[in-house]
Amino acid sequence: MSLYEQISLAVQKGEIEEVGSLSKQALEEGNNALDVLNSALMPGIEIVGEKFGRDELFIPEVMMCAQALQAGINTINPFLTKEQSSYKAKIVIGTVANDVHDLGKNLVKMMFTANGFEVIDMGVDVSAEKFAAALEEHKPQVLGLSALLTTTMPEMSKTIELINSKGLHNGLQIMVGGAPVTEDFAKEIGADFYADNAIEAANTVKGMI
Ligand code: B12
Repeated sequence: MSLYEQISLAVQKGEIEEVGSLSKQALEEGNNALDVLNSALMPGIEIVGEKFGRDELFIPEVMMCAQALQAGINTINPFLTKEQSSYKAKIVIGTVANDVHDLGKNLVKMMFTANGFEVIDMGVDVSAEKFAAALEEHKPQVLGLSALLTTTMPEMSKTIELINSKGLHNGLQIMVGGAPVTEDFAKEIGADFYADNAIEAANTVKGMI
């Protein structure tokens, strides 16, 4: 089995330490950090998702897999090429209300930080009111909203409606993402941008600054 296959399998088995040490080994062997992410870690969690959807895995096991993925992400983080802070932008990011998925949001945050942006992470299960208060307090140029459940996607719409009603959308770009979110949905709810993944998210913000 190749090293990447071993990493993917270790994510699927929720072997936290193994994922960390194998990811480190992959980097030491000269593999690119983003390649380890996209070709080893992400395929692992994709398979976990499929098995979860078929009731072959249950929440406690998926939690272990998520922690294993996070261990891999933490390992590769210092190896991502850090750009000088030539881009000046403050970004508030969080996962919407009733949604506790944060791995994707954390990855987006990591790519923003790697590109020199200042990021204020609101965490998970963030209500529309809390997002609005954070905008008033931090006055960022960009707001990133994450949702992983079809049932929490409407929270994005609710958050944007509140932001609009408080007049906070002026000079603010709202970006949405997460596995069930689409470009059409983003347009429909009045978001300014949609990005499919963390790299695209960072490139989109670079483009808008
Ligand atoms: C790990 C996981 C969990 C973990 C979360 C742990 C954590 N700390 O995040 C736990 C076990 C807690 C969990 C719980 C639940 N989960 Co869950 N989970 C997953 C799983 C397997 C992986 C998600 C993940 O982390 N992917 C890896 C990350 C890196 O990818 P990502 O999040 O998509 O992010 C990328 C992009 O979407 C994008 N992106 C993400 N956010 C943002 C934000 C912005 C601004 C931008 C621009 C881009 C962007 O960039 C990211 C990186 O490139 C998925 C299946 C899947 N394959 O998606 C199911 C999945 C999302 N869960 C699902 C469900 C049903 C649940 C539960 C309701 C189960 C239950 N019965 O209780 C609960 C809900 C809890 C809650 N209230 O939130 C369903 C959702 C179905 C649906 N369509 O609504 C899925 C699809 C599984 C399935 N096949 O059925 N889950």
